[in-house]
Amino acid sequence: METLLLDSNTWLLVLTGAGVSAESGVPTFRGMNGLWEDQPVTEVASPQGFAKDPLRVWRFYSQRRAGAADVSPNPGHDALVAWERHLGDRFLLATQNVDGLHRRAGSQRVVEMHGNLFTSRCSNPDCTRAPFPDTTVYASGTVPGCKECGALLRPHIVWFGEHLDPDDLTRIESFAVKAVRSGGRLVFLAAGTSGAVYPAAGMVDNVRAAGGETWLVNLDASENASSFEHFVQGKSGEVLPKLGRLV
Ligand code: BV8
Repeated sequence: METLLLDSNTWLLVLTGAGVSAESGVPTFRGMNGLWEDQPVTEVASPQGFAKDPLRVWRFYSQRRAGAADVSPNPGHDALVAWERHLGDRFLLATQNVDGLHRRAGSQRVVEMHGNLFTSRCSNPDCTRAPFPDTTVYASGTVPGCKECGALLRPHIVWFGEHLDPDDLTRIESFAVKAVRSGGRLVFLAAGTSGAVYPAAGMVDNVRAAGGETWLVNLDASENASSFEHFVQGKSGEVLPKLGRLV
């Protein structure tokens, strides 16, 4: 297997998807055929889905909270922690995963682009209550209400059709700009993602346009696999610990 040199000239931007958590037993979106309770996830995980049936949306997220609370990080998560410790501020991890496993593994330089399963917020945009940690697995048939204004609570997750936090996108973009400006070697590695959802799936194109090197680690060829210069096929928990050559 080819190896990825991680030296003092390398700036590494990593994007992870559900395939990295799959090694911990967390089902992927593809693995569920993109469905949940026979509904497309893109409908359940959307403002329209929440407006239409908040009970069903909370069943979806409560089930995933319960599932994610019982799993542990895997060697793929651990490898990314080791790379961060080696590269310092020349490392940034953008994750599409909402399960919190990267932080539990010890990753600190993490951008949770699609939010976090264990955070809730008030669904009323005019409410002053900030997003707050919430590990509660709400019993089926209950939808939690905001103590401040009485509106429904919602998971602090970026749903389909919702904008990502501009600060998150700026942090990712600034990292790549800083790498290029420093004259360093910009490397983008995507692991365990189907490359189907934007804007995350477009990151590879942005890095290539900036002259960066692109790597894909995935169980099978993702939708945007042809955009990557390097493709290492396999399980992230097996590939990542062997891929990085830290010098
Ligand atoms: C946006 C949180 C601007 C939810 C997620 C029409 C109307 C509105 C928007 C759109 C539209 N058409 C397109 C869009 C844009 C849309 C989009 O891209 N849609 C897709 C379906 C075409 N994007 C958005 O809506 C984004 N916002 O664009 O805002 C805007 C606003 C309004 C109008 C227009 C534009 C917001 C997207 C965020 C959605 N939220 N997650 C939750 O988790 O509940 S997305 C969710 O699915 C994930 O976070 C991830 O991003 C995505 C795909 O999941 P993956 O992580 O890739 O997992 P998947 O299962 O798909 O693949 C796993 C891969 O791993 C596979 O390739 C498999 O082979 C591999 N694998 C499996 N096991 C292993 C492995 N690899 C290695 N090892 C293993 N062991």
